[in-house]
Amino acid sequence: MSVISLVKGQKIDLRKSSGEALTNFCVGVNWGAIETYKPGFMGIGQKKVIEDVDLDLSCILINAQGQMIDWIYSPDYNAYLSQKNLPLGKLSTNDKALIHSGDDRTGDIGGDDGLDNEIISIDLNRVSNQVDKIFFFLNIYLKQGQNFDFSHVPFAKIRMYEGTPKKVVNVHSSYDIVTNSDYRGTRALILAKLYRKNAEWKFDAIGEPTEDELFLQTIQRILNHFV
Ligand SMILES: [Ca+2]
Ligand SMILES: [Ca+2]
Repeated sequence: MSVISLVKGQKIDLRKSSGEALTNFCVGVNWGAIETYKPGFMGIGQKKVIEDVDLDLSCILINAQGQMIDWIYSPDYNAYLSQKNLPLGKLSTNDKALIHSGDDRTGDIGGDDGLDNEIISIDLNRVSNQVDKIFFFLNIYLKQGQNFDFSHVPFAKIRMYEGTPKKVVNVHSSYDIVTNSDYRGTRALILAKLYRKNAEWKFDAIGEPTEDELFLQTIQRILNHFV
């Protein structure tokens, strides 16, 4: 099957080349740490400086009434979330239909390793029948002292593929973030939605960049404008 290069707003069929429904697949993001060279001690030679890039892939699950009923986002924020009485982060949905591979906080060091750094595996047959839509989104988590956006990241790609987090069998579609000039100056991206229509699952690439600094803002934006 040829790989579909997604464009903003594109609707794609969740079908294999055989025509069968695609129900088990992964959404993965592959990205690199920022590597720069600075003058060495006393201006002699060059020193390689590696800056960690912590992207976070998350999703929220929405019912037919437009309410968020489940989610996947990093448990790293739980101290803050519990202080604010907000739902705590977790890496799988309650129905276990969507499972996150775990937080990657650095990105690839030494170039693209060809593997996705954060992956959500999806089994549509297991999704609770209360769920009507699933939104995927990506945020940059800046550590103290960091200040960069998608345009500074050497590469960042999203793809949808058949296989497991450890084995890519067939890439269905892919999406290149860094080369898209719309994403300059932005740190969050509403990626795509999966939704039910006529008892079938559909997939739309949204590709909407936002200036959100925290994933909670992105969730609010999805609930306000995309549900
Ligand atoms: Ca991360
Ligand atoms: Ca990688």
